[in-house]
Amino acid sequence: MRVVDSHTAGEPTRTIIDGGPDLDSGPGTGTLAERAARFAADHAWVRRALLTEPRGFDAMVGALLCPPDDPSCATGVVFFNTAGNLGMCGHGTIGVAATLAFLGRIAPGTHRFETPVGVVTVDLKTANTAAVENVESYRLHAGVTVEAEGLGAVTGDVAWGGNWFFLCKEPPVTLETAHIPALTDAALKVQTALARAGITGADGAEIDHIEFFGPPVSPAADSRNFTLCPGGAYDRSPCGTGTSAKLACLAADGALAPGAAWVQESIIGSTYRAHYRAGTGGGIVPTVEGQAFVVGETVLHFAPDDPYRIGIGSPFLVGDADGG
Ligand code: PYC
Repeated sequence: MRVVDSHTAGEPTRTIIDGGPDLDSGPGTGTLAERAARFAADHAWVRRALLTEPRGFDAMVGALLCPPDDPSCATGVVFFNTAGNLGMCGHGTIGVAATLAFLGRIAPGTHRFETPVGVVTVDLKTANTAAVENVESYRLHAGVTVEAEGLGAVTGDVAWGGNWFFLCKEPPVTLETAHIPALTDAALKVQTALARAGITGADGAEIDHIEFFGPPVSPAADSRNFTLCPGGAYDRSPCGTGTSAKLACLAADGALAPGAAWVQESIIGSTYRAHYRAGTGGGIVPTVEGQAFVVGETVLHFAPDDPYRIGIGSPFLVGDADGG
């Protein structure tokens, strides 16, 4: 399998260029959302083999390029991490844009990418800088309080930014890299508390991203965040879909006007610049701009007799129907 690796504001994306599973022909071919569901159900070994050790690590996000349903789109893309598919992925979209530019497949200008949760528009400004107009984002619930083990009452908003987020204005400890283990532990406890309390996104969707916000370190930023992603890794970037969810909450609170700039800083100090316009469904349409750089081109090998060919800790056994 041939992959190109990039990072966006520190967060890695591994884009499959050749040799990925073919979701686009044969029985069951359907919409991109249907094909993404089939990728999760029938090709879980690909996710494990690409993203877990020894080839990857837990923060990696994969991108499988697919033919789009909508012919106006430059590509379809299914994002996934070690735990499963992501609906949208902001850093991943910027990473895929930089990767396609690196490969000479797109040039600076405007391109539409189709994701399982909707079409996003990518304004590729340079080979490494892209502004992504995301899917319509909205706050579902404001000021939800849960009792989290060891933390007590934790209050946050439930919002959609292409994935489901619980956004807490008060971090359990200060947002600095030395506190990443404590922030990870706290976010997992909040996620458990949400599940125990039956608090979900729309239609019972699991809230699988937890964000803590606090004051920025850089005077040029408006806020710093820590985002825990499904699978338990933290986002090195300010999280594109999480920044979208944050803008939806700010807009709902009347705390940020349409078109006004918001600079979101990540736990490692990287930044996205964002703004929004009003959506047509009662939410907002956020635009998130950041930088991505290609860091490698790799051909991955899967030797039949390698006991770890589908990743260390994989639930699949070599030789299983789903084991590659
Ligand atoms: O940038 O949207 C994002 C994202 C989601 C998970 C990791 N990054």
